[in-house]
Amino acid sequence: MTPPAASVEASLYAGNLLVNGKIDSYNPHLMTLEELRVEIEGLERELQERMARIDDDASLDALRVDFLGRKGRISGLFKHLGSLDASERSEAGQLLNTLKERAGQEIARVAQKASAEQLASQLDAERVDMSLPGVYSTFGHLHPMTLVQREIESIFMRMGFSVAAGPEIETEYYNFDALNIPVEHPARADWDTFYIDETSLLRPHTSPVQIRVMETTEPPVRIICPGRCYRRDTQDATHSPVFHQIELLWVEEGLSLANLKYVLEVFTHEFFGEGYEMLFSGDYFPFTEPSVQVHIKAPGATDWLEIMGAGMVDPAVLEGVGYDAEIYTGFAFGLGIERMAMLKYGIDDIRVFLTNDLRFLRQF
Ligand code: FA5
Repeated sequence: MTPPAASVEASLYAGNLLVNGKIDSYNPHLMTLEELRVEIEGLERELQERMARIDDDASLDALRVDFLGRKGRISGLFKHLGSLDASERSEAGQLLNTLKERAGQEIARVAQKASAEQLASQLDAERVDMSLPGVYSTFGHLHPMTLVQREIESIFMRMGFSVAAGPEIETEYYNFDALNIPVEHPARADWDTFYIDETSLLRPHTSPVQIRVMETTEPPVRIICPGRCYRRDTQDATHSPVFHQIELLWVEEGLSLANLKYVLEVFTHEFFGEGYEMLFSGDYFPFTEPSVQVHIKAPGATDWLEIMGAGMVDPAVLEGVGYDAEIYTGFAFGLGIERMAMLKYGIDDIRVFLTNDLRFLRQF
């Protein structure tokens, strides 16, 4: 609102300014050009002094606000222009603009210097000495057991077998009853192992997977099943309480022991190469009839190593899963994977597979 003329006069007399027709009470008194000049020189000196003492971002910022802020001291001086004669106003304006420009340049220069120094000290602190040796991290690789298991799987898959899986915690039914090992059968004691509760146990062999597959599949069946097994066996150079087997099952019309022998010969040849000998000896398993043990001897070795139990699937087992045993015959085996790896790589102690000694593992 435009004030009445009389009060404008009184206000101007009191040292205030009339800005855009309104009274601005910011200035305590009117300044002459001379006084303004003295003020500007004083501000310039102060600027130099304070610039010399700037030692951090905060003090530089405070200086910027004090001199160049919207309500800062240079802005304050600009307000006196209105009270000067028109003839003096342009000179005073120039002086003020020069002061403002110089203050801006000085502050920018110091700010730039500070950030350059900061960058330099950061670069210094984070300097990388390219001449130091690097930090090496080696690539891991598959465990020899996994390598051997995959190799065995691939040989049988090329022969037309597919890979099946079953649980490691197995029921007594699949582990014993369905495999023709009733409660009172002495063979049950051989495989009585770590029980989880009254009826479930850690499987001591992969044979229960045979039953699980046959229950859900019509013949012909041609599967292998790799997996971990558990037994109460005392640890020695060829026995471990935790070990791996690969189960094989082939059920079809017209299969005989000769087919089993042929499959094993092809497999042994593919897996070991030339020079390994294979020996069949009679054995007993409640779920195969006849049953055999298969032993392998490495070239130049004197000892045979038993690698698997095998045989023709007992007709009672086939009937148990609903197959007509008059039509179908089959054979199966359970192969110890550690024993295969030991033979192939000349390892004389099964315990090395579990001790995680890198000097051993890095050889594969
Ligand atoms: C069985 O486990 C039968 N289920 C195999 C079978 C399957 C027979 C199908 C007939 C038809 P056996 O207990 O012999 O059989 O074990 C088979 C192989 O597992 C052994 O030849 C051996 O290579 C391996 N094996 C057994 N116990 C251990 C152990 N404690 N540590 C390392 N390997 C073992």
